[in-house]
Amino acid sequence: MKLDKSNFSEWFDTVLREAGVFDYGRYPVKGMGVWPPFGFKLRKYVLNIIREYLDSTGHEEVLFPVLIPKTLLEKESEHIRGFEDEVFWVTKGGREALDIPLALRPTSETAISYMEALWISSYKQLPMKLYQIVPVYRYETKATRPLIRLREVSTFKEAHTAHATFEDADEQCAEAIEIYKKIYDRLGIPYMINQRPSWDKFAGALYTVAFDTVMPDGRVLQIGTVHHLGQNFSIPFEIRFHTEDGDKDYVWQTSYGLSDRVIASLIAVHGDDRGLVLPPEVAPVQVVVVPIPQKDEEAQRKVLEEARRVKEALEEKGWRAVLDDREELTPGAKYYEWELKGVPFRIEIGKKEVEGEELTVARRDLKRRVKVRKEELDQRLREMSAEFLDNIKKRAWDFMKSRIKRVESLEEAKELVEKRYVVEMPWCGREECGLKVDEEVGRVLGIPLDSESAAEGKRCPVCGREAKWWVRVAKTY
Ligand code: A5A
Ligand code: ZN
Repeated sequence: MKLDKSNFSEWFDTVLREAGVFDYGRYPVKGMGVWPPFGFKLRKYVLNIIREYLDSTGHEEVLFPVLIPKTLLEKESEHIRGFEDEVFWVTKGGREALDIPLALRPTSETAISYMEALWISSYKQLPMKLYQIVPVYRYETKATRPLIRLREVSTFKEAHTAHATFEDADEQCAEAIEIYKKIYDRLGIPYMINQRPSWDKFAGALYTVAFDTVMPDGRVLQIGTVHHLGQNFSIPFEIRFHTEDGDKDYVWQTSYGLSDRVIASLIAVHGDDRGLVLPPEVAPVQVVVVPIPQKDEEAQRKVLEEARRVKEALEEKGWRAVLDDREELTPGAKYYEWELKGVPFRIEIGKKEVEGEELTVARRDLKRRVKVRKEELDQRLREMSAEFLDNIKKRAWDFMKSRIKRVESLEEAKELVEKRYVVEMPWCGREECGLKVDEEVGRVLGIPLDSESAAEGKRCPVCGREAKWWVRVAKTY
């Protein structure tokens, strides 16, 4: 098997399967895949980070049913209009047709709003900040891709919050954005933060802020979204509460979501021609210890003994370590396999390591070996883990930044988007021009919230009027 990241699509599918991250395309339902043990562990460590930031900011985890009655799903008209072509329906129980068809949730605003109407009665209960990590189902009609566009989105984190005022919900969106930044930073995933144009916001939202990253082929992937829902759901669902000054009002809501795309982008942005490159914190195996075979029997015994000692010492300090003492494989074959799986550190134990005071550690991010004193191994691995993340994070950010270019004419915009760049171009802010750009240039990602967005003194290249904003445009997944 040869890996070549410059052919990203093939690289991605091959790495997922060969490294044991996600078995896709073989299970007999389109758009649905299997998490085998290695991938499941990676997913678990990523979810630990997501849970950590949500839990520590007052979010509480809940679990709602997967089925939503048609009548509930239809209550908010924009919402159902946005999702109706994507819903999987359960229409029979055994042989009987159901009275009311049940939807496999495409997302849970309606299910959660229904229960919030029963739960919430007073401002004292607000804000209410809930989240769940569950599979959701979307009958996607665009080409399905492993982890990127699934029909069973098996790792869907959806947060749903309720507030007393518009401003509180607005601030919650800001908090959600901060939380997502921290999550991506911990994983070294670079991101743009874009306020989606009105015609591309979430179905039922007042506004949508998206996190976008650039994949190795230059196409943009939306990796998370934050929505201010206003009272769009709370009015039809009648989520009313007593305000502090004795009035009654409907709550103000937000929702924000992440999916398997976090793991997809983690793999895509850091991987190389040898396979996965995983930040130590989420690597299912952090250190692999490989004994170098010895001709002399006594020497072989000592090497194995030392290898075992090192592995156990690492485990004692909390490292996820593996001793690869398989006799049927050469060290080279083992290196190849563990590199494919993105193991950050490899320790090779030979005669020198048995006799001396030093160990040899090979780093997956640098393709380089370093000497470490035995008694400093734990400490040095800790330091190198931090360096490792900084290193791959910087590489990924440098790449993304190199793919974003400012232009002022439609011709330049078209040319660069065709070459898979993200362009920033001036925009008058009118939908008419935005839709024209969407059609002729590429997908309008929206106004950047992570850099200067006012385009003073510039002209909208579509209509020639004075520009208000810089707007980002790209080819997307
Ligand atoms: N309830 C809100 C949070 C919601 O559903 N928002 S969303 O529709 O934008 O989805 C949240 C995130 O899930 C998206 O930003 C995208 O990163 C991811 N996502 C959406 N559809 C997906 C699919 N078919 N496969 C994988 N990820 C998907
Ligand atoms: Zn214009």
